[in-house]
Amino acid sequence: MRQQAHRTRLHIFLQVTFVLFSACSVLEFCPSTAATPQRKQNTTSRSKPDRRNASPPNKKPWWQHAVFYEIYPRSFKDSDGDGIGDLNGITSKLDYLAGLGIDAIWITPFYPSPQIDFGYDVSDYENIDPQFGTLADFDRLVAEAHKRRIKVIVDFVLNHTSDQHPFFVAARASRTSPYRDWYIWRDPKPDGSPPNNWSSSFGPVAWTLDAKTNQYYYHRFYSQQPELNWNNPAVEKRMFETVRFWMKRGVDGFRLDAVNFLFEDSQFRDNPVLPELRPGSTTEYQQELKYNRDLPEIHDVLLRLRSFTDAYDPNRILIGEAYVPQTAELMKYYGPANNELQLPFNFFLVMGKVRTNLDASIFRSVINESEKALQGRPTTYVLSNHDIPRAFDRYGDGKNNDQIAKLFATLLLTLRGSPFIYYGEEIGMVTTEPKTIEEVRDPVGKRYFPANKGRDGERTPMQWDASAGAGFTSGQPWLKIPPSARRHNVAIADKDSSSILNFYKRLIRLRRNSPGLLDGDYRSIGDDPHILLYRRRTPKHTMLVALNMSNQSRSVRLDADTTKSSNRLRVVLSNQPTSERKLIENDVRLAPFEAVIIEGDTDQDTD
Ligand SMILES: [Ca+2]
Ligand SMILES: [Ca+2]
Repeated sequence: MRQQAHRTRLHIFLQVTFVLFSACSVLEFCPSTAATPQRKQNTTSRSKPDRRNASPPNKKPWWQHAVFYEIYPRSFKDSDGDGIGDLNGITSKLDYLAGLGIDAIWITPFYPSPQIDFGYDVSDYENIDPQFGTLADFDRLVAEAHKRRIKVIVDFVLNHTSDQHPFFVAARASRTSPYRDWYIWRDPKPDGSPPNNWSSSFGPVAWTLDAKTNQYYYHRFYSQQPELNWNNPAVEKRMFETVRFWMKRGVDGFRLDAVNFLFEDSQFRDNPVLPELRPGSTTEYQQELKYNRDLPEIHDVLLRLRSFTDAYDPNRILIGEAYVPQTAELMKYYGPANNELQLPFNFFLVMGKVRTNLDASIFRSVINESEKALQGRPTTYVLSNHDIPRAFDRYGDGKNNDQIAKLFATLLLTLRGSPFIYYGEEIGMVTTEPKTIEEVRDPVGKRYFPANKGRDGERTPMQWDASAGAGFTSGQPWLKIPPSARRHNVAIADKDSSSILNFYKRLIRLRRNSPGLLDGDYRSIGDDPHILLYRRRTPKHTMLVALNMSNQSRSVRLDADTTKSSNRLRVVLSNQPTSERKLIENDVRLAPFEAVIIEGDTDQDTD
């Protein structure tokens, strides 16, 4: 996946992030908690009933109640000591994920690839890159995941292939190749320059001249990622066959990469040029992606793709990566009758001011706007992923980072929608950027260093223990192990009842057993500038969430409607020691950066 349209704009915020960044906090800010200490993890024999993926009473589809976990396979677990994570490594950690309470994993690309964009340049859609394993390893991963009731989502890179894919090799061989029209070719302008002004996400120009046939091919991303021509029905047919291939192997869904770039303007008109320079460049200006993003033809393909997966099995889902500027545009990806993507990613919490500002008013306004547009549709808010610096340090103040990480865990797991946890968020991993250009592995970082150091910082190896390889590898890791691994790792966190990890476990368990959090509607309460307060409610169950986004102790009053219509209000979870009373009359008292969840029974008569 890549930043797409917003890449350059997001980098402005990245720069802000760099300023805010402070060295990883290794201070322990939650030395004790009155919450029940976590039972020593035993992932294969849970004593509590496990409702993961069980059909809830109202028969909602599995994915609406699922907790997802994103795995960047290069960085999760290396099973053979070559310094690169692999499929067998993931399989070896499924018990850990089951213990955390995960219902589904999304694995970013592991297909054969020259690895120019670390797997998002696919040279064979129906195989496994040898550095990640074999098809047999994949089948074993799926079988072992399913044994633990963990669903498996794979990435589907449908907008472009690698330039080493046999289709493109054939396409560029001659203008009369049967595969020529599988890609997007245009003649040079009379002066030999590219056919229009479109820029690439990763460089100045989205066109590369094929000298042999004297035509340019289009690539929104790296030049090694030529774009497929989705106007050609043969492309769609072949790519849908790939979807069937993986469904037959048992995958439960697809995350569609860069899906809003499938089509281009038929006249290839120039995009409007914006006044802002691209970060890291003194000559390249940003563009409004008017003619190569979010074109209406995309929805015809998505309607057909959804029919295709539904006909195979309606439980297989489509998740879409579409960074769109407005909520109204996101709505289109659900389809006119909710018959396109089940889950277009909701990126509005990582765009604009909310991306780096720990500010209750801003969060309230972004979430409210989103909820208003969504009108109860399923959704998934995103706080971090392999293209976005980690929330831990985006919002951390350098002193209370662990506490703030728990606050954001509470937000992610109590908002309406299916949460996606990015690997390592649950142990407080910190964005750790390369210090020198020689250390940079992400090509975009090599190009625009140091203004843009690329995405290595959020892709560092998972921190399993305090050993030299962090339990990730016995060899030389492909990216350096962050210094924070010595204190923030699974082995230490597992033993500490007040760790971020154990807080996630308690939250996930609470969520799984809470009708209000699973199915309740969302209503924002009040307009406190420091405390984000909201209610999730079903006819029988109320959950209130209060998040103090400030470094001061504060209290907030519950509204009369909630207190009148909800019985037996009680605090069920806090990221602070709970020895003092949090709820006095209708006031919720909050310590600095405290997150509190209050449960109540809904009184139907007064509802
Ligand atoms: Ca390996
Ligand atoms: Ca395209």
